[in-house]
Amino acid sequence: MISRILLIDVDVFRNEDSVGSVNFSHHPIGLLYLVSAVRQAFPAIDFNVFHTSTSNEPLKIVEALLSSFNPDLVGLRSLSIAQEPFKIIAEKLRELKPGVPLVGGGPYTSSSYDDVLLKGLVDIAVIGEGETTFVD
Ligand code: B12
Repeated sequence: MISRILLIDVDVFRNEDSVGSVNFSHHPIGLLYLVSAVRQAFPAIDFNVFHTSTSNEPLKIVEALLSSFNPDLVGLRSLSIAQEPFKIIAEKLRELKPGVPLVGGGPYTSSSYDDVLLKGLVDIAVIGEGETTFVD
């Protein structure tokens, strides 16, 4: 049974000098829509939402959340420009919580679902809007 879900919005890490600076980032509204949809169907499930651009050390925060919040399912969202940090975080989750299922969603997973699945970065790829599929 799933009782704690961690959702991570993965943006380009702050210390990376790349296109799509974190200065142009956003509130994690897509993930909050998922929280709202799941809560209607399963009100007892607890959520934690982390946006990597709120920290200079996102991997440390992920590590801390895995031990303090102890999720039994993790969802990852990113744009394609953040596919490298997406990979780094997915690999960290696999290393620290090998039994916890990973679900990918958002623009990167939606446009490159074959890539994220073949690389084994996630167990399930949700394409496009996630409210119905994620609840399922
Ligand atoms: C608002 C917006 C912005 C904002 C916010 C950016 C952001 N990171 O979201 C600003 C203006 C900052 C921006 C900038 C950029 N953007 Co922009 N932007 C959009 C826009 C118009 C809407 C995004 C949005 O908020 N949608 C509403 C929310 C509710 O939807 P959502 O987050 O996608 O979430 C839903 C699903 O994706 C899914 N889902 C999401 N996450 C997860 C996770 C799980 C586990 C599951 C199951 C499901 C799931 O369920 C959610 C609810 O239905 C989209 C186009 C579009 N129509 O989607 C382009 C879009 C996301 N942007 C795009 C691009 C390329 C950029 C830039 C790289 C442009 C540039 N060269 O600088 C930068 C990147 C900045 C950054 N660091 O993120 C592309 C991304 C393509 C890709 N494959 O990655 C898009 C898709 C436009 C396009 N068609 O090309 N953008």
